[in-house]
Amino acid sequence: MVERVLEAVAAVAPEVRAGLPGRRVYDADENPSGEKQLAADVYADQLFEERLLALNAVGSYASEERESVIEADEGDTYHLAVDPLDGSSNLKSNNAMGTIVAVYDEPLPARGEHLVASAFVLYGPITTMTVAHDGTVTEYVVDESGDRTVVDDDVTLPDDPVVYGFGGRVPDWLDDFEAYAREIEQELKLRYGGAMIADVNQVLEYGGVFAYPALDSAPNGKLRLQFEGNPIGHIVETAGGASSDGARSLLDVEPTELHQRVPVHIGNTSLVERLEDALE
Ligand code: AHM
Ligand code: MG
Repeated sequence: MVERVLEAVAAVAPEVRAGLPGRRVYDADENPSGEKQLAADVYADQLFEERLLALNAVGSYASEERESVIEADEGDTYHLAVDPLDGSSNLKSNNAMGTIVAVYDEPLPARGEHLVASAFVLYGPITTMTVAHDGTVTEYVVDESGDRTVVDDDVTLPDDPVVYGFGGRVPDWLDDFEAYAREIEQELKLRYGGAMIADVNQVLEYGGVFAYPALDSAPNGKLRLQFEGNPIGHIVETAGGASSDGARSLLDVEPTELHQRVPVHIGNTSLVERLEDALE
């Protein structure tokens, strides 16, 4: 049944992509996290809401762009948390962006263990979709009609890590995180693009570590647990890597509210363990 949800996400992806030119301007509104919204954020959110809520099995739809959960008239199997355009500030400069869809079997906010499937679409030179479900991660290419072709039926982090990308301004990092970063930059190659999906996808492809850590000015970082931390943690852990809020797997973080933020660190297990040791 979850396949219907994934199919619908793939079907909407080319429409989102086709709607981006002309929607690179800021809207008057802010999202519930107080960030400026682009016309493209609002457009993608409306498309996903309409298509996903229409599915029989979907009981509710929550999005980074809306204050509260929207309930379906019927259906209560799946509860979706969607980041319609992750990294949308990259639209102005025409860099990569993504969509994240977390499929939970509990009403939100829910713990990571309630994820039935997690998926992201990457709007890069090619539109791809990466899905964690039933213990494996699959990567697809999505064509203009929303049909998917498998390109990797067992996405696994490579053993020898190559890249790292850390968000937030360096003077805003906590001292322990900075000390860890100084070690990592001696070992790996910097690749940071400002869209989590694109940065995480490089880690899946080349191995390494991505973080949007706790900051002096924002103790829980920037990324959101229900929409970003949980599904990305699920995908990376299913691909053989690890995730952490600094002390525990992202999937074990207690949810308290829909838009709660969480420090995010994901990547090869050895690198995430070192991070946890550094922050202890
Ligand atoms: P968004 O979902 O509102 O686009 O915000 C999340 C994005 C992430 O994709 C990315 O990791 C982070 O914000 C980048 O932030 P910064 O521009 O501060 O580096
Ligand atoms: Mg996002």
